Amino acid sequence: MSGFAVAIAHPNIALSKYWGKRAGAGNVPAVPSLSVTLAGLATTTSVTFDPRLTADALEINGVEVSGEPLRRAIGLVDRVRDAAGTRTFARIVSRNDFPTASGLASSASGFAALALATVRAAGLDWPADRVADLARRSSASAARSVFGGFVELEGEAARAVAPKTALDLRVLVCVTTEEEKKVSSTDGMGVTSRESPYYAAWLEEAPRIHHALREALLAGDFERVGALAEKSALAMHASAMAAGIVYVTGATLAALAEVRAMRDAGISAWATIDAGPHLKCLVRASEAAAAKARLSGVPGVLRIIEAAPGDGARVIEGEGRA
Ligand code: 2P0
Repeated sequence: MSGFAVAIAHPNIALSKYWGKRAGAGNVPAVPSLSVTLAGLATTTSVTFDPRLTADALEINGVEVSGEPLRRAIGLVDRVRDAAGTRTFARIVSRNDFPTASGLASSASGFAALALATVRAAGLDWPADRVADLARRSSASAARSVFGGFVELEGEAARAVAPKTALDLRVLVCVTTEEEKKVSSTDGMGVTSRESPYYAAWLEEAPRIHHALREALLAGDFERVGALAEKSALAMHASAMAAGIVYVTGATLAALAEVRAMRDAGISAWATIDAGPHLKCLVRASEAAAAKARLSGVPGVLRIIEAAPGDGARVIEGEGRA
């Protein structure tokens, strides 16, 4: 078999957070999450099935990659090979147009783009929910990047819940370090679920926050979405911290204090924090410039990336199986 396809996907930021996995195989989240897919930042991935290859190969940002990242990519390609009934090896070339240490998960856009490009290069015409299921097995948050706008991941299934126009939202990513994080999300969740005295409380609270946030989003209630997003992030970090997993730094907390000071000053700004020290500020488009100016003055904030809600993963080039 030979086949070729190129897909593009964007990172996403969870408003209600995924933290922890169900027991057993399949990488199924223990709690539902709801994210917004971001425009303006992208991973572009090409997959070529070539009978002349003697092994799978992976290039990321111009560098040939081996070890764990290659193993994870092969895991995904193997599932597609099984479905397509082929043993042909693939060459994967992937490029992010945003820095990997930007605080935006490159695994989400990376595995979403890889899943879609691999499926299409193999000549399979899978619907988006099946592509998302494939992506989730490699990295759960990647299932959400298959769809655009506001996206829910509940159990094994990801689905779009509202279009990108549902909220007039901007996300300001406050980059606080150029270093990669020391504890991966997968490891951080593992330690939290095994060792945190508050993990059980998180499992109870997260679905409540999620469902309330979903309702607020569908009602177009910006304030309530922001408040619940901040609550979700702080509850997630509280459960992780109780197990000794600390992703925030002084700069993260200084930015959080500034977000709260903005609210006191009448700007509708809310904070969310993922498995790293970069605070993300949620703000209305009309107040984004004012919020950006205030956050750039926070000690430890190196630069700010502004992003709006964007589209899901899509094929930009490809002929499928030949
Ligand atoms: C989220 N994060 O909902 C949460 C909040 C980080 C903090 O999804 O183990 O890289 O590969 O399924 O998807 C990051 O976790 O984890 C993540 P795996 P993933 O966005």
